[in-house]
Amino acid sequence: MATPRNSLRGFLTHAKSALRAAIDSSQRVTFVIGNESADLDSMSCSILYAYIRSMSPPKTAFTPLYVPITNIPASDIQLRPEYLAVFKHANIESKHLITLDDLPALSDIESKLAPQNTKWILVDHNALQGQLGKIYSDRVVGVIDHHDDEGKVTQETGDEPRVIEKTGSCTSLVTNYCRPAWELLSGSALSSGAAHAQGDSLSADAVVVKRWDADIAQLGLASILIDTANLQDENKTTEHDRKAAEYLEAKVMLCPQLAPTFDRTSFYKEINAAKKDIGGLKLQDILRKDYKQWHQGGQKLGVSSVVKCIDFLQKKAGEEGSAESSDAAFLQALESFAKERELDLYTIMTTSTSAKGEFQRELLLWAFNDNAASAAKQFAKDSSDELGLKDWQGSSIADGSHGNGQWRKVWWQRQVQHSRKRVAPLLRETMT
Ligand SMILES: [Mn+2]
Repeated sequence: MATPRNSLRGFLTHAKSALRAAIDSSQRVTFVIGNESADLDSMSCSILYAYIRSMSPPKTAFTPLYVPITNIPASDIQLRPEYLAVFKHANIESKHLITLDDLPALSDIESKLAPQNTKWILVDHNALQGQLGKIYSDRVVGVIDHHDDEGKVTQETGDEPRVIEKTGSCTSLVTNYCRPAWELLSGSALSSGAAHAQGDSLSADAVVVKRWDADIAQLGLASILIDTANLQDENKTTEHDRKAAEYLEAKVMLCPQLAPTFDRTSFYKEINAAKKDIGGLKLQDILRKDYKQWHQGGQKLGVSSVVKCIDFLQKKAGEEGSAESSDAAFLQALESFAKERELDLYTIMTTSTSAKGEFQRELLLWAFNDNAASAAKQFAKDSSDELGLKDWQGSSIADGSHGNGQWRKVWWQRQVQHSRKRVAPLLRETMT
């Protein structure tokens, strides 16, 4: 049976307790999970898909309820100030989010959550990573994503989607996919509400449903706007993004409480400012807050995306560290981050705005052994043109060779349209 129409807050509360009950009594569960960087896009599109789908599940669904999982422990929510800014608009709080803490501990997850009792739909990635990937990859039955197809998800996905297309935001693909079902839901809810309406004014029921729609629409719209710079970044924005953003904005404008004051650009600015407000975080937290890693050719690559320049990170390291210079403190911090994760290659990609107001990117690449160093040098050679890699005139952190087979380099990445979505596959190609 479909989940009754509900607010986002009500849906998440219900899904969280239903998940607990399913684990306790070995019942089936269908998960919708975003990627391990758990950026705004991953969080919002897993929730949007699960919300709409649970209220209109296909007849053959494994379970009628779809549980959205944000791929981080609950304690990591505080590393994402942009979440909190969006939650206010979506009328939910951190405690409503379903995270890895709501799953059994990884040490005994396989016995408490038997793979055959689960199905998984991936959003914003197309290969289940880490420990979950080892146990549940065979149980993945659908995907909506905007990264390069790693070919891991079966072609035959039945009633679940297999949509992998280039867009600014995965939330755009999810919105467009869910739109027909959402329309039916809103239409039926509004007309049943309208049955009680007097004259032309909206019934109380209809107003409530419009508010619920607007809450979830703002959750989705925030991600699309962040991923496309308010639809202004021509390199990222696609027709899918424009169409989805227009649809979601219209949902907000249908809400009588919000329509008079809602302005898309101020909404974008508010969320974007929250996202950049990372000055209060520790350096290690900044490095792990938007982090992904891959195994390839027997090597391990980690990539941190950071919304501030390297200079900011060095100063931060200097304030926190005990080393004699901020350069040394910065390198120590990076090395311990990489060691903790047993990385062969570690990359930091920064985004920032220059004094002249131009969007800019830096790329730091550190190889920790001979094999990794040859991959890194190959990458530098092969990708220099495509990424527009130019020498970075910073400090001593940017020199090439070191003892112990290590190699390190920092560049300006002048072809700024290329995000981690492009850089990570280029790095992985060289790791053989
Ligand atoms: Mn994404």
